[in-house]
Amino acid sequence: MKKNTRDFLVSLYTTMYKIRNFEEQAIKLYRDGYIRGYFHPYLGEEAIATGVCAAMDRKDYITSTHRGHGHCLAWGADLKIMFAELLGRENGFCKGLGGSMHIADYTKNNLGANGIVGSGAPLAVGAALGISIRKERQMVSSFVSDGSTCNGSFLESLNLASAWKLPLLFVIENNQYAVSTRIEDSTGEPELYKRGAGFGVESIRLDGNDVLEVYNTAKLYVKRCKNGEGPFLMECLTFRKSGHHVNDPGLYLPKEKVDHYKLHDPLLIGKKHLTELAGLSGKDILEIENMVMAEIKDAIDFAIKSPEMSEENFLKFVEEY
Ligand SMILES: Cc1ncc(C[n+]2csc(CCOP(=O)(O)OP(=O)(O)O)c2C)c(N)n1
Ligand SMILES: [Mg+2]
Repeated sequence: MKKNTRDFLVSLYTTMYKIRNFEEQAIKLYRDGYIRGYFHPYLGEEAIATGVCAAMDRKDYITSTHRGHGHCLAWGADLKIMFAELLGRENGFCKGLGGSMHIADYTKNNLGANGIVGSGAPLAVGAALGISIRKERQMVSSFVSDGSTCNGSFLESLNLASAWKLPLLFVIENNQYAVSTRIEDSTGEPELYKRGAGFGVESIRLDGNDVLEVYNTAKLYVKRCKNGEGPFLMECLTFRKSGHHVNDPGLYLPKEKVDHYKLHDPLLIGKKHLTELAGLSGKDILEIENMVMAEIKDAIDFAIKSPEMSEENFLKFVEEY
C-alpha cells in the first residue's frame, strides 16, 4: 500500500467512525420525531464507501443506493447539510425535499442516492459514457446492493459498460439480505462477482469490512479504469448491523451471523490497523473519536436550529424541479 501512513489510516478510521455515529445519532433523531419517513442505516458497511472513496479523485463520480448516507459522507459531504436534509430543512442538500434516500450533490460529482433499487447503475453508465466521449481521465464508482444484481437494470448496465469499455467500477455491497430475504434464496448464483464473467468484466470478491482490503483493491481498479482498461467489478462481502430500515428490528438475522459480524466489525478492524500499523494508542483513538463526536453534535445543533421551509418556497421549489 502506497499511502500506508499514519495520517492516511487515521483519515480512514475517522470517516468510518463519522458514518457510524452519523447513523446512530440520526436514529435517535428519528425516534425523537425530528426525521420523518424511512431511512436505511449504513451501519456495519462503513468500510466499503470509505475504502472506495479514498481510492478515488474528487473529479471522479459516484452513484449511490437507497442506503446512501455512508457514500455521501465518505465522498466528503458536509455533516451539517446532511443532517439538515434528513430533518427536511431548507438548507439541506436538496432543500430538505429529498430526505434520506435522495441525497445528491451534482456540484461535487455525487450523482445521488435513489429509492429505486438498481437505478444507480444505469446513471453510472451514462456518466462513464460521457467521460469516455470527452476523453477525460476520470472514472465512476457505482455502489450497488446485492438485491439489485438480479435486476435487469444492473445486468444491462454491466453489459453496456463492458461493450463500450467504460471507466466504471461496480461496487456490489453484498450485505447478504434484501429486506428479510437471504441472497441464497433469491438467486441461483449467490457469489455475485461471477455476474461479471458473463459479460467479460474482470471481477473479484473481497472482505468488505476490511477498509484496507477495499482501498487497495479499489485503488488498482480506479487506476486501470483511467488507463482505459475498465469496467471492473468488486463484490464486497458485508453484513448490516441493524434491520433493513430504521423501524425494522431485524429479528430474521441469524444469531451466529450477528455474533460473527459483531467481532468482524469494520470499526474494530480499523482500530486494529491504527494500533498495529500506525502505532496509535487507545488514548490517541479516543481523541479522534471525541473530535468526530463534537463535529456531529455541532451539525445536529445546526440542523435543529435551521428553519423549516415556508409553504411559499415549498410550492416554488416543487414547481422548479
Ligand atoms: C425496483 C425496486 N423494487 C423493490 C423496491 C423495494 N425495496 C426497497 S429496498 C429493497 C431491498 C433491497 O435489498 P438490497 O438490494 O440487497 O439492498 P440493501 O437494502 O440490503 O442495502 C426492496 C425490495 C424498490 N425500492 N425498488
Ligand atoms: Mg442487501
